Amino acid sequence: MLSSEFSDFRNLAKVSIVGHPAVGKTSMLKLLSENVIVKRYIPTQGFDLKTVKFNNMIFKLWDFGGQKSYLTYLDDYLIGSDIVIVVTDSSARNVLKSKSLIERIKNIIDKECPIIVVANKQDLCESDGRMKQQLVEDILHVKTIGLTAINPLERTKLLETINKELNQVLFRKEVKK
Ligand SMILES: Nc1nc2c(ncn2[C@@H]2O[C@H](COP(=O)(O)OP(=O)(O)OP(=O)(O)O)[C@@H](O)[C@H]2O)c(=O)[nH]1
Ligand SMILES: [Mg+2]
Repeated sequence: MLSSEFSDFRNLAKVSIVGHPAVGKTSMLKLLSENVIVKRYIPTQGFDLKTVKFNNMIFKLWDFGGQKSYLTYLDDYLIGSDIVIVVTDSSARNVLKSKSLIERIKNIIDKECPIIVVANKQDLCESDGRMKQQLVEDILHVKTIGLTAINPLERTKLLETINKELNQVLFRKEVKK
């Protein structure tokens, strides 16, 4: 049973996390939901779902497996999303692949549903030539947050950003009523 504080469905949001394989979607999910760091890569089969309470909100976090066979079902997965988070590993190749994924997502979701990009693996910018957050944003033309999903110190910042975006979505929905 949910407490009365959370019984209002307006506070419940579907957060869809998508992206190509091994970019760090499940790492981000575990960071947000359990504050656990993922070291080993175990490809997600289908999807994983976790619930996180933060401030006034309940986030339903859907982590969709990035392998081709799962991305085929993107249209079905994304139905009813309040926000879509596209994760990239910030390598040049993956950022370009994410660009076409974003174009596809735009054709699936409602106009009111924002897309934000997470430029993950920012810890590898110096050592491995990954793109910094600003460069990823300049290429993709979508609001982009830099992240290192294996750093527990980044959890709160990420939760706050998602919370802020969702409050704007819910506010716009209320205004339209
Ligand atoms: N260096 C570094 N490694 C990371 C980071 N985030 C995730 N990883 C590593 O990247 C690998 C893949 O992470 P996952 O989170 O399982 O990838 P995924 O996007 O869920 O992959 P699929 O389930 O196949 O779609 C793991 O070995 C993680 O430890 C990061 O910010 N920096
Ligand atoms: Mg995964």
